[in-house]
Amino acid sequence: MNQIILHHYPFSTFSEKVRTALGYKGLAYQSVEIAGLPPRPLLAPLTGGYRRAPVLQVGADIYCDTNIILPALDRLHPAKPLYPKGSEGVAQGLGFAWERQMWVPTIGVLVHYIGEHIPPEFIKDRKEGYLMIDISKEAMAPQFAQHLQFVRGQLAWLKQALAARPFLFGDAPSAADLACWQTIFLLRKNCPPEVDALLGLAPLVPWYERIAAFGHGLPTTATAEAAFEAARAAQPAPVTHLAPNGDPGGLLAGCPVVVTPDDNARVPVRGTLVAASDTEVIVHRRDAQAGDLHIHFPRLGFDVVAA
Ligand SMILES: N[C@@H](CCC(=O)N[C@@H](CS)C(=O)NCC(=O)O)C(=O)O
Repeated sequence: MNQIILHHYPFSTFSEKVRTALGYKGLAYQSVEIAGLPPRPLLAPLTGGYRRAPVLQVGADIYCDTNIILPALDRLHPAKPLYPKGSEGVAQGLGFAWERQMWVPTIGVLVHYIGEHIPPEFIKDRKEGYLMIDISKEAMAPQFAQHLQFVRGQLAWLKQALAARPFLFGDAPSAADLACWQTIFLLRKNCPPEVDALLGLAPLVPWYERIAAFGHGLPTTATAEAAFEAARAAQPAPVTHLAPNGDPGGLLAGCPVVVTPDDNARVPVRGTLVAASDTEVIVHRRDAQAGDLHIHFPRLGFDVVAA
């Protein structure tokens, strides 16, 4: 089997979610460090332009978005599931909803503490190419009170849910735990310790530490060139887990499609539909240098339309 390659950067908290999933599963992988903002010249041809981090690669199969990366890890390495049996649907839905709603308010709390240290070129990139909002401390300050209320309101139910069990679904962690954990990680990792009191995090600390203890698995440093060569040398894996022509919107395999995130970093990825379901979509692209690629996206959070 082709090796797992993770394209990521250290301060990317969605990447931390995947690193921690790899840690929980105890998996070995090649770690390719990418820049914290574009250009990423050897990654963009593999993703067809999708610009967010992280990206997981297995040969010529490219997984964009943590909500397809974690299911792919479970499919390829079923031991220690991230979607524990019986809780798969809730783990998916809860993780998606939490991240979607918490991301901007969490950044609001982050910049309240450390906004003055964020370089102007980073703020410009996040405004023009990613979130389409100004995340400078001054621009976010008027909403700080609302962001804080929102984050505390979400944390309140998380605290209730975790009061009587080690993880959200019992004794084993799930993708939902990792989704909730990663936004808290962003704050605890970067803000001064006062953030714990501001957010009332104390009851969550044992759960937080249990997840942090999973570590990052077994990474080996690799170059972007080596990852690109791995894609070029491989062929996409045959798709056996999705029904042919199973697209709920009626798109047929072989038809040209455009896949675009529906929230931020809305760069369209063009290709030919390989297979789709209510939960995922796979697109074929042929890159002049990298050759044939299958690019995998979650369905929820992306618009898929005929080209
Ligand atoms: N829904 C995406 C969100 C990924 C995301 O927003 N990642 C951040 C980094 S933590 C990002 O891509 N920032 C802009 C960039 O790095 O280009 C996922 O689950 O992977």
